[in-house]
Amino acid sequence: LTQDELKRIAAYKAVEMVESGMVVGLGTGSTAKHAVDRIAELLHKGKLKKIIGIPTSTKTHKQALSLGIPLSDLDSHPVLDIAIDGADEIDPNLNLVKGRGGSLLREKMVEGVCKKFVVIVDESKLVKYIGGSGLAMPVEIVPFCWKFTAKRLQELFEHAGCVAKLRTSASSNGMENGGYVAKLSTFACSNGMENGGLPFVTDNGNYVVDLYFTRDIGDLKAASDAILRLAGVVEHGMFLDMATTVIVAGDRGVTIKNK
Ligand code: DER
Repeated sequence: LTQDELKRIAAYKAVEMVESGMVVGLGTGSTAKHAVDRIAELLHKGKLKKIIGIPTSTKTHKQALSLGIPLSDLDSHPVLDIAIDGADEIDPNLNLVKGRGGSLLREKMVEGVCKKFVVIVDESKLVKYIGGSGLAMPVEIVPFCWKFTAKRLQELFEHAGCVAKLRTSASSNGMENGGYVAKLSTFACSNGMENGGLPFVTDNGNYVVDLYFTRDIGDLKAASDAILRLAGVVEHGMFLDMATTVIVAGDRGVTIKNK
């Protein structure tokens, strides 16, 4: 089975947990895309009725609109019945890294107020510890003096061998090694980019600094608190103690883990 087929299997399994009349958080990314497609399909077949979707990005908003899923927002629905979304990493305690698609703020706002948060992944997302994939752990920051903030983030995690890179539109999902490594010598609060390439800008008009680790971060709650204490930080991509159900699709079948 291809990775995308596994993603679809996990997504369809999660949609079985959606009941008529529910307010549903619609995730962002290639796995959540399948869940949004499936919800629309069941709505049009009459198998699901009166669903209200709360999108977690402009991208998902557009997809859901084009599929005819009725949409609303957190102002009208401050509590959701369920949210379904993908993840970039999942550790054994069901802590997540999310945000390599750049939607972490709206995802965390929506997925933080739902009764059930169902995470759908293919087995490649399972890691021993957060940051263990060696890929990006995204942090959404304000553009003002981004180098200053990137440097402070990098210094916070010196013990974990952290390198902070501003995400550019060229490396927009934090996966490539593109982006700008914050020059730790000189800092002028210009928002320009010395090495060319434009900063990736989130739906909320902010920048993303991707943190790369070569060692275990350690206490994740302490790490989360330390990141959020930095004044230039908006939110980070560690979703700690938020998932209630994780659906993992692998070549040997689907496993469902409940918190
Ligand atoms: O960027 C995000 O938060 C996405 O949900 C990400 O965590 C999963 O994206 P994928 O389903 O395309 O792998």
